[in-house]
Amino acid sequence: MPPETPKRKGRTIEQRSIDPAAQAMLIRADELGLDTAFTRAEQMAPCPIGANGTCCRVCFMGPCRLVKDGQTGVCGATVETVTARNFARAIAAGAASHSDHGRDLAFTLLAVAEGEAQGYKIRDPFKLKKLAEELGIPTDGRPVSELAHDVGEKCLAQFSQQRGEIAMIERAPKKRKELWRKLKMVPRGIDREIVDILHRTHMGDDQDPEHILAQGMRAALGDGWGGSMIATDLSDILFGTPSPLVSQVNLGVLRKDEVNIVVHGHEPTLSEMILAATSDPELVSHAKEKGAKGINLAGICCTSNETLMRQGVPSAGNFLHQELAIITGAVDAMVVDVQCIMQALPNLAQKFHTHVITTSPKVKITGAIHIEFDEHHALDIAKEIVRKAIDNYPNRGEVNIPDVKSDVVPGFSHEYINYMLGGSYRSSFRPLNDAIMSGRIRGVVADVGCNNPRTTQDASHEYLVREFLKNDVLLVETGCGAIASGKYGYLLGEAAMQWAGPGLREVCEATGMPPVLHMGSCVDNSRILTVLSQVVAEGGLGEDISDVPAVGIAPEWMSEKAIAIATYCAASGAYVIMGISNPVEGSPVVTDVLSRGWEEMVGGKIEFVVEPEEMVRRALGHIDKKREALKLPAYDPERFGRSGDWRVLELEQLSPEERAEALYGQPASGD
Ligand code: SF4
Ligand code: MSK
Repeated sequence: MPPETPKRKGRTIEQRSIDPAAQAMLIRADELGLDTAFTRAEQMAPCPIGANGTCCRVCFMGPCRLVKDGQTGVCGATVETVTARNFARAIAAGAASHSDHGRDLAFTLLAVAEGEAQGYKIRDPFKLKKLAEELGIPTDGRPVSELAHDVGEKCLAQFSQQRGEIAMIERAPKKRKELWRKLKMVPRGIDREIVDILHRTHMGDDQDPEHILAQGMRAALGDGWGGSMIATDLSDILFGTPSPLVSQVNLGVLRKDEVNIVVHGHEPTLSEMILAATSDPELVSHAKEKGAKGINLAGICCTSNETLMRQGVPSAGNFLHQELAIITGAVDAMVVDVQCIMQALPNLAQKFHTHVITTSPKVKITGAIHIEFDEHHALDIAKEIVRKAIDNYPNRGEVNIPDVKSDVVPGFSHEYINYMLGGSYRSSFRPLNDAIMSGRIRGVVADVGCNNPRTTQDASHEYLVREFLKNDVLLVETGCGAIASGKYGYLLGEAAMQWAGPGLREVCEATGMPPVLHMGSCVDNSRILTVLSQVVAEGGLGEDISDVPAVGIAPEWMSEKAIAIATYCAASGAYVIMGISNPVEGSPVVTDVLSRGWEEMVGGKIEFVVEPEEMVRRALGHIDKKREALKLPAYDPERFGRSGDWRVLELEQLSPEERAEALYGQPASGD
C-alpha cells in the first residue's frame, strides 16, 4: 500500500511552481508529509504591518506599529520616516552582503599574490592588468604576482575609503558622474556608507524621508559601482572571465549512480576548489570503492551561476530548488557558503541522508556540519568535504530524481558581449547600438533576481521573457531569474527562432547569440551597469544611462540584496520594476519618492507592480518613450524579419518555381 497522501490546505502543485521538476518533488514532499518553503509560505501569512513597512523597531520604547491614519510612534516618528528608515536599512544589509563578498575576494587575491592560497592562480592576467591601470597602479614590466598584490591592497582600501570618490565610478558616463557630484551622491567606501545609513536611521537621527532615501542611494551606489563591481572583477581575474559554454540546468542533472555534491550560496572561492577535488584520482577511486560510478558536482542559486558560467558545472536549480534537491534523496552533501541558504535545510536533510555542510566563517546553522573554509588550505578543505560526501553515498535511501533538465549556453560577460558583437579584431558595442537605433531591437530588459514562494515559482520570469522576446526586446539576466530562463530553453540560440520577434531574430541569427544573455550571479548585476555605460560611450543612444531604452525587472524578488540592486540601478538612471509587493506601501509619500521623486532627481526610479502583464506594459511604454526622446524610429516589427536563416527556411518550403519567383521575380527558366 502506498503511503496515504496527507491532505493539505493551500495551493495546487501548479500554483506553487510551473517547473515540472519542482512539481514532481513537491508531490513527493506531500506524500512524505514534508514541509518546504512552498507550504510554509501557505501556512505563514505575511505580517501586514511589517509587509507595508510601517513597523518600527529601532528603539525599545517600541516596537511601534503605525496602523491608523496620522498615527506616530512613541517618539513621534511618522509613517513616512518609519517606512523610509526600513527601506534604507534593507539597502544597507543587501549592500553589505554583496560588498563583503567582494572584500573576501580581495583577501583571496592577496593570498594568491603572496603564494599562500593553495590551489588558486590568476586565470585572467589581462583583466588584472587592465584593472591595475584603472586603479592607477604602474604595470610596465611588473610580474603578475606584484600586480595582484597591489590590486588586492587597492581594492581592500576601496571598502574603507573615508573620503573622496571610489575609483570605479569613473566607469559611469560623464553626465551621470556630474549629476552624482552635483547631488553629493558619489559614494565613499561602502563600509562608510553603510555605517552612515545605520547611524542616521538610529532612533532620534535623520527623520526626513527623502534625505534618508538619498543616503540609501549613495550607499547602494557604493555597492553597485564599488563592492559588487570589485567582486565581479576579482572573480573574473581569479577564476576566469566568462565566455559562452554549454551546460544543463534543473534537478535532472543529479545522477543516480554517482556521488552528488551540490554547492549552494554565492561565492565561487570554495566551489572552484571542490570542482578541482572532484577530479582528484584518489577521490574518484574512493568513490568507486563505495559503489558510485563517479563524483558529480552541481550548483544551486548563485554559487551555481558562478561555476556554471565559468566551468560549465550544471545547475540543479534556483533558490526554491534547495530543499527540492534534498528531497530527491540523491544529494550526498550540500555545501553552502553565504546568502540565500534556508535554515530549514539541516532539519529536512535529517529525513534523508544528506550532509549539510556550512563553510563560511560567517555562517553556522544548527544541525549542519561546519568545515570552515580558509583560502590558505582551500584544496585540502575541499578534498575533506568531497571525501565526506563520498563516505555518505552508501547511506542513501530511496532516490527520486526527476528526469527534467535543459541545455543552456551561459557565460556572457560584458567583455564577451563586446567581442561577440564587434568581432575578434575590433570589439565594440556598435552593432548593438545600431540594432537598437534601427529598431531591430526595441530595447533591453534586465530580468533578474530571486524566486519567492509567495508567487508561482518561475511563472513571472518565464512570462516576462516570452513577452519581451515577442516584442523584440533583448534580455540580459543574472541570479535565479537567469536559471529560470535556462529551465525553459531561453538560454539557447534556437530560442530566437522560436520566440523572438522578427528584428531581434535577425540580430541573433547574424551574431549567433541567444536572445536571452546569462550574465552571471546577483553580484554580477554590476556587469549590467558596465554594459549600459559602454552602450552610452559607443554613441547614438544618449549621453547617460537614463537615456537608454532599458528597464530592470525583479519580478520574484525576496532578498534585501534585491532592494540594494534596484536602488543602485535607479540611482544610475534606470527604471526598475519590482514584483511581489511594495515594502513601503504603508506610505504613499515614500512610494512616490521612490518613483516620481527619484525620477526627477536622478532619472531612474523604482516602481512596485504585482501583475506581470502590467510590468510588460510599463516596461514597453518606458522603452518606447526613451526611443521617442532619442528621436529613433518608432518600433515597427513589420520592417524586419525576412532575411537570414528565417528566409532560408521560408524558401525551403517553396517549390523550385516558387523559389525562383521569390528570389528573382520570375519563374525558373527551365532547361
Ligand atoms: Fe517607536 Fe520611535 Fe522607537 Fe521607532 S524609534 S520604535 S517609532 S519610539
Ligand atoms: S541567489 S539573492 S535568491 S537571485 Fe543570488 Fe537567487 Fe536572489 Fe539569492
